[in-house]
Amino acid sequence: MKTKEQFLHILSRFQQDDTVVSVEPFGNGHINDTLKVCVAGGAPKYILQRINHHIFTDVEMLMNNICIVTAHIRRKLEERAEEDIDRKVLTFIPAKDGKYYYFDGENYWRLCLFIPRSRSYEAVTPELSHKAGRAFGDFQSMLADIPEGRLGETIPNFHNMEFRLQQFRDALKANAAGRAGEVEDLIHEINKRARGMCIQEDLYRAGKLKKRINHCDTKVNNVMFDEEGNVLCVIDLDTVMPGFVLSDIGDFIRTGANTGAEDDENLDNVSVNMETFKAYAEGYMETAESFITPLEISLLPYGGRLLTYMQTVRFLTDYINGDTYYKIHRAGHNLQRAEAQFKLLQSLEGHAGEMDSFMGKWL
Ligand code: ADP
Ligand code: GN1
Ligand code: MG
Repeated sequence: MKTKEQFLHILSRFQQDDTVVSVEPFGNGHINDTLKVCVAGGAPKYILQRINHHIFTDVEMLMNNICIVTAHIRRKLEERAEEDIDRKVLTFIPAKDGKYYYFDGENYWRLCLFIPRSRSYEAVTPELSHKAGRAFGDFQSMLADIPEGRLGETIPNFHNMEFRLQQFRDALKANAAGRAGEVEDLIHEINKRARGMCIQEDLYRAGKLKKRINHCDTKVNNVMFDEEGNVLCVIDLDTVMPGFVLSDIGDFIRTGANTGAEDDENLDNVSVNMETFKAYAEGYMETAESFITPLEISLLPYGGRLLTYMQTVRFLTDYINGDTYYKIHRAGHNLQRAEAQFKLLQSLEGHAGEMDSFMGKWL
């Protein structure tokens, strides 16, 4: 953790001249470090983030994507004659050299305006789920007309299941931490499902599915709400990139429609919350109907299974590699995460018929 003087120096490299009174850690992500910056008078004015450049290796592309996306959304909001636009889209502050990040020789930093009188939620209710569904569907629909090739993949193949399975197989082969032998049952369960989890890549090659711009991190805490509980905007735009549409329902089902925690040590707590799923699907379809195809609609419940399977594979891969990607908070954490995700997958599989028939009303 840096000293206040070091933070003040970083902040002085951006195009702002506020008197900073405090810089404090904020939020609880696994990847970047987020800090809240308060200025004279005590009000929060900025969010300062240290970008994890080991994961987002092309910071130039990352910030270019984010600038395109925020400018595009701002234009859409203006066309809709929305009020209070500054609270409905993130505003990034350039550094003194005009770039949207500052490199201090070791780390990359970016600064954006703190959205006044806003809050996010960590726990999902059906009402929040419906609102988040609307917000992410609207986000995708606003970005649907960004021309192909405009945005880069900030993490190449981020939600490509074939690629994630390849990384898993590479990890098994290297067995760097000597842990593969401990997790044979889970490896078997993953291998059993592998082919059936690559449907999107198959359909894409067959020309039946197109790529869209997705958020790719659709957790409820990436939606900001105002004091009356209305959605202001979607934040955390690092992973906004072209990919397959199922990402943005799938990751919400995985993170929001779980009766337990992502890393629950008690697997009995973990199962799908159907009310949350239904609320998200309703909200999402209200705003996504403008662009989504019948094939994509029919695959939305599969999206929940896919993203949960993908996360099982990613956590287990990291465990086998010796915990090199995700921050862990205890020994065996990545394995516990993988086991809890697999339990959720089994529950989603058990409810697949019910989820499919729920989607029937849009088909
Ligand atoms: P992480 O990668 O850590 O998830 P986020 O960008 O999602 O980073 O920020 C973490 C939390 O900080 C969010 O859940 C939200 O509560 C808060 N936050 C982020 N950006 C802003 C902002 N511009 N204004 C107000 N709060 C914000
Ligand atoms: C990471 O930073 P956070 O917690 O929102 C990860 C997601 C995973 C998630 C698992 C860039 O997201 O893909 O689903 O952890 N982000 C990246 O909790 O790898
Ligand atoms: Mg976040």
